[in-house]
Amino acid sequence: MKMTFRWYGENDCISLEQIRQIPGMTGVVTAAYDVPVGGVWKEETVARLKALANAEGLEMEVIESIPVHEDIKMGCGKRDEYIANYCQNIRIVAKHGVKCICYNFMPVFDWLRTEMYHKNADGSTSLAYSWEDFQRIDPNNLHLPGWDESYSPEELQNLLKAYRNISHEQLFENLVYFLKKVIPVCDECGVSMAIHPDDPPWDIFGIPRIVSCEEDLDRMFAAVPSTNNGLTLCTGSFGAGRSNDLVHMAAKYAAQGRVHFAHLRNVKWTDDKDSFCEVGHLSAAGSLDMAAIANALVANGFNGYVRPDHGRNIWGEDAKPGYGLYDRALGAAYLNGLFEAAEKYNNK
Ligand code: DNO
Repeated sequence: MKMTFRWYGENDCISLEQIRQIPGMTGVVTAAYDVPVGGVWKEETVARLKALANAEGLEMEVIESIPVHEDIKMGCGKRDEYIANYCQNIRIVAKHGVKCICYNFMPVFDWLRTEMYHKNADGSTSLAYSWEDFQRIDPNNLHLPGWDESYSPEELQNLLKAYRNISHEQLFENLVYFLKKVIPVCDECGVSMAIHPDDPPWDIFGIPRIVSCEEDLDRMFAAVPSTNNGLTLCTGSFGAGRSNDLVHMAAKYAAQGRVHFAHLRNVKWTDDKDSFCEVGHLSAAGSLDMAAIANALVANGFNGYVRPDHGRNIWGEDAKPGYGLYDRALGAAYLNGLFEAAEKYNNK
């Protein structure tokens, strides 16, 4: 595996110099943030990001994300134009050495939490999702943290309304339509698409989500069989869904050669409904068996990119929630240990 770290480009308060000092770090996971969703990326931006990373001895082989325009997800408007732009972006990043693109197909919202600074017993804070708090949210008056603030309240309402008429089946067809156009470009350029699962892995506000469980993945891979149609195994996202067996999923999709990227973090289920809290990466801190997941990946030939996902805010750090330096660096060190042991004992 190759250990990587998410870096939000030159505006990130965490520097490449700090990232390179984390043991075992081989590269950054980043994106161009200067073109609106759906547009064609500027090649000079991609080249600059790569040059900056390389100057610190870090690779830039993973992009997270090239976002998918809502017209593509809804199958309307200018979807063909946006897909053509997407293909163009694949070619541009491939030209600069990128091997893997992480993206998602979640309507309107990316990850969703009800609390950004949940206070833990040890004084650290982390992201959390409370089933009870979620019930109190009025979808017509949304002020939830963590969302793309680029929509006006009116645009958001219109989008939500439009999605209420889209079924799971239609959304799935729109995903397949997209993949049938982009995967051949990936095959040609030697790039993998790694879809990020729904976070949390269930429908919200009555709008469909279709990348939440094994069954969803199986039909997506069956529809477009190239192994460049692959997965970001995000343990925290899938792991919030209690019926997802992460060890089994890691083994199964690694054996199929579809796990190109792994976001590794732990979550703790905090009630008997859907509530969960993000915790430190260690297995003992939460509900997932991180050692068994790392072992399942390695034992099944996983050879992709890993990054420590969301950390807590610790040691007084006040970083972008989930994306501070300290706890993610601790997470990387811990994950390096798990992989070292798994690789050593599986290759005996
Ligand atoms: C959250 C991230 C996601 C991810 C996108 C991929 O912390 O893992 O926002 O980047 O879903 O498109």
